[in-house]
Amino acid sequence: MFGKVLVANRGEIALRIVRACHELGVKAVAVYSEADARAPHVREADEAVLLGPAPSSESYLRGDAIIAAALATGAEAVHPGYGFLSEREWFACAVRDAGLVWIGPPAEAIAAMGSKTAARTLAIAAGTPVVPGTTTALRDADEAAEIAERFGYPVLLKAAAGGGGKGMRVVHQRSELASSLQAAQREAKNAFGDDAVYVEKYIVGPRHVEIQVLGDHHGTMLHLGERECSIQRRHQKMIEEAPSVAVTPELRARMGAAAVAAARAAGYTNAGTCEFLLDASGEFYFLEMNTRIQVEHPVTELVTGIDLVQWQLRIASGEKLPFVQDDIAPLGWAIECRITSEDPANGFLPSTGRVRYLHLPSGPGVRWDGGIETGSEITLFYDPMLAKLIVHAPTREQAIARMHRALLELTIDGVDTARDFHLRMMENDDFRRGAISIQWLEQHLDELLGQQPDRDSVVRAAIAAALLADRDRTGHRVGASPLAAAAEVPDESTWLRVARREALR
Ligand code: MV4
Repeated sequence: MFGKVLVANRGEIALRIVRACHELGVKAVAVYSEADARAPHVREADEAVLLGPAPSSESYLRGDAIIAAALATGAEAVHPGYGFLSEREWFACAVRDAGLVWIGPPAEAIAAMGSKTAARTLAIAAGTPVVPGTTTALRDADEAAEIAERFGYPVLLKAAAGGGGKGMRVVHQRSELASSLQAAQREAKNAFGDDAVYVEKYIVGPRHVEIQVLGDHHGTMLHLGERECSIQRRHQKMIEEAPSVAVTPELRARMGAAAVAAARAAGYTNAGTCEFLLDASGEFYFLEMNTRIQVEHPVTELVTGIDLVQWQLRIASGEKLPFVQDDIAPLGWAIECRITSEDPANGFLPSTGRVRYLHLPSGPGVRWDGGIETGSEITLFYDPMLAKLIVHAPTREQAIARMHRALLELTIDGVDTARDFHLRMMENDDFRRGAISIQWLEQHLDELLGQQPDRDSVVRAAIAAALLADRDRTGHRVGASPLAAAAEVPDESTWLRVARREALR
């Protein structure tokens, strides 16, 4: 095992990696921007190196400065986390060229999966099902039309260099093809510097199900089952779970084998994820491979009992995976809610400010992977994801109840967050039945957010809560309360919970 590892990231994932290092007896070196000088990931690490000013381009994206920091501190390996430089082939190469170990897949595998058309070609060769479509750039609208007739409308135009939904256009009929192709090419050129666009049959109303894979340097490649990630908005996932209500053990085995085959074809090692669309008839199609540890990795950790970040370090240091595929089967149910500093009631507008008060949930089956604490300043420099709340329980129903309970325990004061949105989701009938698809959230946002209390009710509830807190402090109990009723607040209101907690603190 390494003696010292540099963690090239910030926030919750940097802290997660520092924790894995410490559990393995490895020293962790943090890097940070001027805005993060007092961040938890810096404090919990054994050493820390300042990279530069707050903007990512001057700090967390400075590959040269990060490698210099690793060499200066005597780190032997670099863990990139997710985002930032984690999927940049040049950075993986530069780390290797500096004589350091890259804790991730080979740079060649990152490159192979970076191009969507190259990834499709690899998957097809490996026998992994892909969405019907082409693997080469379209010449013009006539060629696109010819292909679209073959698969039938609607079709989806996609950027070859893309991913994450940029440069995508749904086309419903021949007459829209030319203008959509132009628009997709322009968007692809702007986003990726490459205007190559190809065509796929458009799959209507599917789920997003992804398979975690883990491969060592001794020829073992395993899958760790699926994650259901359909609850997303504008390609930002909000809730993930493992397993998926739509995946039987038999389907899991087939999707897992397909993911392992694609990963092997790319010469993959370490942790990675194959994204699939799963349609209503149970057909699945490979979309792309994410060549990094993902935000939602904890749900897989909880149902498999396998610490993915620890295994990333172990694999990178040359260890052999001690499991076989038959050892791995999901136990119970895990759900993750992304706690973002966005205001769902306000079009998910990013919210900024100082965290003035933070009360974290705990108790049976609750895990908090966070990067904030009381006093943290939330700015617009970085991703709005502050933390992840993850629960594990024997059944899905119990996991939903547990998440609801944990969300009620959570108080974040000072910035708007997605916490209440998640409470409404845990109460939602469709979600509870598992009747969801990638379009579900965007189609139901209004109805979910329609339950917002108006401003006056909130003010009256706050006043009632303050009075109740005062009464509690002086020895009176808060029970079913006429005050709450007067303020139009249900007795199970969050205000009452907060008031009680404050009063009794
Ligand atoms: C699709 C699709 C439907 N049909 N491909 C979105 C980003 C990129 N990963 C691929 N994406 C999609 N590809 C075909 N042929 C629908 C999506 C898609 C999507 C996929 C996964 C998760 C969320 C999504 C949201 C909108 C569209």
